[in-house]
Amino acid sequence: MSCDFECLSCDAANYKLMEKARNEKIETVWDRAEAMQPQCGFGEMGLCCTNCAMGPCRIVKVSEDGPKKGICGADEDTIASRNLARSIAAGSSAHSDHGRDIAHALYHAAKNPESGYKVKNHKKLISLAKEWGIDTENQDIKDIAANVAKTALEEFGKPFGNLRFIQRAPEDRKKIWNKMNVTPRAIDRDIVEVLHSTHIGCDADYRNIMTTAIRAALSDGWGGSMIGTELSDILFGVPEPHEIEANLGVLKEDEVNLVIHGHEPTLSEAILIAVNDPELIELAKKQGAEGINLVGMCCTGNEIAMRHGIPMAGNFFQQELAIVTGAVDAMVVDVQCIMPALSQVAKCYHTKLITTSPKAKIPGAIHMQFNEEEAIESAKRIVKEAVMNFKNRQGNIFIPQEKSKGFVGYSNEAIINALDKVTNSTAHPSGTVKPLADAIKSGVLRGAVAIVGCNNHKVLHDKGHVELAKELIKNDVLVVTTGCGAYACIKAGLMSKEARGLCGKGLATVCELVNIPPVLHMGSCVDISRILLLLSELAKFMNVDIKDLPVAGAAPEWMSEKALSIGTYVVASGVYTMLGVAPQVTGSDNLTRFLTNDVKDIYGGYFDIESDPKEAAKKIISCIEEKRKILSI
Ligand code: CUV
Ligand code: SF4
Repeated sequence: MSCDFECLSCDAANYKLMEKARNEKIETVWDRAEAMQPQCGFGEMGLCCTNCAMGPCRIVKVSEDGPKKGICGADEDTIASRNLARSIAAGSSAHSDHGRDIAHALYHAAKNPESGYKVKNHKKLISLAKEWGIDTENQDIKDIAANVAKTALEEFGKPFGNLRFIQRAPEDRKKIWNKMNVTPRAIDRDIVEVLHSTHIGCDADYRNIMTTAIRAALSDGWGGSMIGTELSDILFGVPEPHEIEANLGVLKEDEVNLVIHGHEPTLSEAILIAVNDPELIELAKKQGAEGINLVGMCCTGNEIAMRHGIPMAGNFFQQELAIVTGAVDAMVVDVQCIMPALSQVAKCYHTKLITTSPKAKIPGAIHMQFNEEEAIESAKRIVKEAVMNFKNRQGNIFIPQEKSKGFVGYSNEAIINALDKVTNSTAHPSGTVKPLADAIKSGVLRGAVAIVGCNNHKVLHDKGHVELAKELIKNDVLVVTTGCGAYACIKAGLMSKEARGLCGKGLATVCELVNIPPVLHMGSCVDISRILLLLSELAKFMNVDIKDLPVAGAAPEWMSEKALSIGTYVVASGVYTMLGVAPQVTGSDNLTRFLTNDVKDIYGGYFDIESDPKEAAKKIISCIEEKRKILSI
């Protein structure tokens, strides 16, 4: 590596492990990123097309010479927009398939006692059933749950009409969507339409391709992701604030360490039940361990942290380093953001990498199918595998000391509750966003920004998230966060109550009064649907559209197709969105202008690109202040 570890990550927990990896000749994501340089210029600009076997075709942009059209005649706008649209569709499908799995799990909880799942939040179940016109009078709770699950599953492929959750958006937003013909219909249909229309010889108009892509993205945010979040809350409980520990220091030398990594709470919730099974704990003790230490990684870690206070071990770029500690007895994974490299790293230690989903097998890993029909039983088999591996640990163990404390679990319900407590319900009907609206209107809070998304070697690990969050809270902007951004913030201490010391006066006062940290953990990436709903409620309460609110989104270190889908539905929902890494579209001037400019006049939201967190903060704050001026607040 050509530089010190400090220029690769701003998380000190990683340095000694990076060194250990180097000494033990373990290759990590940073090594592979370096070996990949220079990265392909055509791909970087979105100008390589492999949509048919006449290709691959690439458009030469950097010089006068070279082809300006693909063999079929597709130009840079067509090629770049088709590539982007397909990525958005893939991201939308990942989130939505997650939502579908949760709906299936809810159905099993209702109909199949073997599954071991139980519906936890009856109140939220009944309220959703009512919203969807499902009969709740004199009905058995299990039948209501089954009907809600079935209705949710029908959202994926219903032949007519539009998605039900669209009704939750402000009227003005729905009008814009209808006018632009992007109102989502059925989730699978909207995703399929992107694949069809980007097939060779179909849609060649970049604006129309983006219309189809925006509809598929909205199908994610206001469809698949929202179904995932709402049904997870019903099945596993609405998140509440918990104080937890985060970073690789949560691994324990004397206990069986089981890292759960991936996305779907259907698996992690079952694993959580299994690690508390007295027989398995006894078995762990027989192996010489003090107990079983379950810790989370990436979004599935967010899910069980916010519902159960399970420690968050690390984000996307720490998955290999967790294994490099030598102390992980099993890393259990389901879907998404699991580096295939893990099986190579695991091979160098005693760690068992266990894949569980038929959708994600990795050569070199052990596959132990997780069945929702008998969730707890299959989880127990997986945990047993981890427990039995404890005795195989080798001598080369190093667990970093670094870990931070912070509060996680700010669902909308929890945020509204926290505000209610201090503002007292005599002043306003309880359970509304009025206190939040008041704080924004009075200017004590200048606005709110969601910092979300992944890690990417193009940005110094965690720095994009942490520096941006610090700048914003210093300027009285409340930060909410999900995904790997949430890990970065909690590791940096920004979710502790002490972080108030880093805030401007207004935000510090609010945090003091309401007893919240200045950076609120709202969950996993699918939980960005919570943010959509909060914005929607806020807009309705203030009698404006989402686009008028002094809020913004930021994805400083994004990398996944899911993040592209998120960014697109957030922009199409009216929110200014700052990206720290440029999407692969810059080869098309028209598409780039469309995303960073033209969409503003249509949807109110638009993309901006800035990799320097301080500069990004400046731009975000000036956007927030501009909105305040228009609202005369
Ligand atoms: Ni879904 S999508 S790296 S885990 S946030 Fe983390 Fe979050 Fe990006 Fe993946
Ligand atoms: Fe080339 Fe057109 Fe085929 Fe793409 S679709 S590979 S541009 S011929």
